Amino acid sequence: MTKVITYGTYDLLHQGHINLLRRAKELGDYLIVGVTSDSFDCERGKLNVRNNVLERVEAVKATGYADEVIIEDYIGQKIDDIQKYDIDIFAIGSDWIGKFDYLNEYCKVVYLPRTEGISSTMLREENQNTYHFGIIGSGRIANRFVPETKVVNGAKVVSVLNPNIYEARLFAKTHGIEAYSDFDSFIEKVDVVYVASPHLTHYEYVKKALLANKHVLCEIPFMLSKAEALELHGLAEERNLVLLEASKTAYCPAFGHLVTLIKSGIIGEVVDIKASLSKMVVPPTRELDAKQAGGAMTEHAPLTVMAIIKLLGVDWKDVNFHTKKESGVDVYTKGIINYPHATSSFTLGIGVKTEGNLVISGTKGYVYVPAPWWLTDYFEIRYEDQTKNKKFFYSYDGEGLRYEIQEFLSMIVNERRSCYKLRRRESVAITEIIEKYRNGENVIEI
Ligand code: C2G
Repeated sequence: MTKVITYGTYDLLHQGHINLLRRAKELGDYLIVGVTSDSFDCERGKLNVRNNVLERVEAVKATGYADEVIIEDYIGQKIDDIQKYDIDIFAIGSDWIGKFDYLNEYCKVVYLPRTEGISSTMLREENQNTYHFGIIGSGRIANRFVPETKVVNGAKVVSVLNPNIYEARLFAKTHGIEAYSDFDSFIEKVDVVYVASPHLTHYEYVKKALLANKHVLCEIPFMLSKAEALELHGLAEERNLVLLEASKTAYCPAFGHLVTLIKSGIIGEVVDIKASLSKMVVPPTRELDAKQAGGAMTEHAPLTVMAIIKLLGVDWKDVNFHTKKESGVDVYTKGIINYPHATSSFTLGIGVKTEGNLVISGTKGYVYVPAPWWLTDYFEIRYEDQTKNKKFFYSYDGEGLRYEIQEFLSMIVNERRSCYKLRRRESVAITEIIEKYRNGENVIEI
């Protein structure tokens, strides 16, 4: 029996893919098709894939040519697969000519004619709605956001809103977009909204944007009270709109894989998490302004608590805080979140410096993510027996905002209203912890 293997993303499956699969099948008796996982595509720079891996696998199965479908998840897997499945022929489209000659050492490599005039890229562009982003706020993060949209297909920033028209114009000039100081004129011209305004204005802007039927990506801290977070997630659901918390770490490839590995038991049962994030700030700055809800908690809890909640869940038992305040603002806060079978802590500083790493301890081993863990591109799994230790490397491109932008657009295009990378209930739970601190519940000043 001649066994053939081929690989691809097979996004928006088209005639070119079907021809390729048919030709590959004709080369032998048994065809294995490797479909790239979403994270592998992200890893190799394909950020614009429209269908998720399950949809793509289903589409390949529906062609009837594949005898077996497998998932391709890492560089080098082709060599492993060829040996594992005892493959005779590796087939791939002629657009890859020469690129897979190194596989000749393991089996025969055949480049099949590529179908001209059709591609996933073309289909994406044809069906592509370009989503016109309006940005609310023109601060540091908004400045970093615009260049990141340029690497995500379908995203285009067209305008900025700031009640201070001079600031809006300055930002608009830098990025070649329109400036507005009036919400109604701004909202009319955009399809989707990115809220990157001062913390205390998030609720009002998100609500107004949802009421104007726009999908919203909202910066952290998402909301400052559980009731607000629940209300706005409810409003988005009622109106069939996407509302996503821009918790950038939650959407980046390495963090996603870290969560999956831990959930699959690689370090046993998780017993303790320690997450730290400290970034010193220099006055005058809004981070040190109590009137603008400044402080280490509002600045840094969204990402650190997110990591804890993603791994230990939303059903904590109790939460308490130790905090050092200056002029009404916490420059350092340590929080402890206890669960029935685990504990966790986070240390956050804007006026106190500490090591910003993430350590997840389990009954079989622990995960160490070095500082700055929130820009995760590398982590280690460590065991008592050091020979079993494993290091994992990923790409974390640019400012890392491209992953949340891609997720946001993918939710809109595929009509997903909930995102497994950050569930609505998780977003609400993060907000609740920030609210407890702000309300002074179980807070001890040091
Ligand atoms: N293809 C084709 N004709 C087209 C478009 C694609 O024959 N008009 C072929 C490609 O050459 C490839 C397969 O269809 O063999 C899947 O293409 P993609 O979905 O674009 O996947 P690709 O990025 O080429 O995956 O490990 C992944 C593989 O290395 C390549």
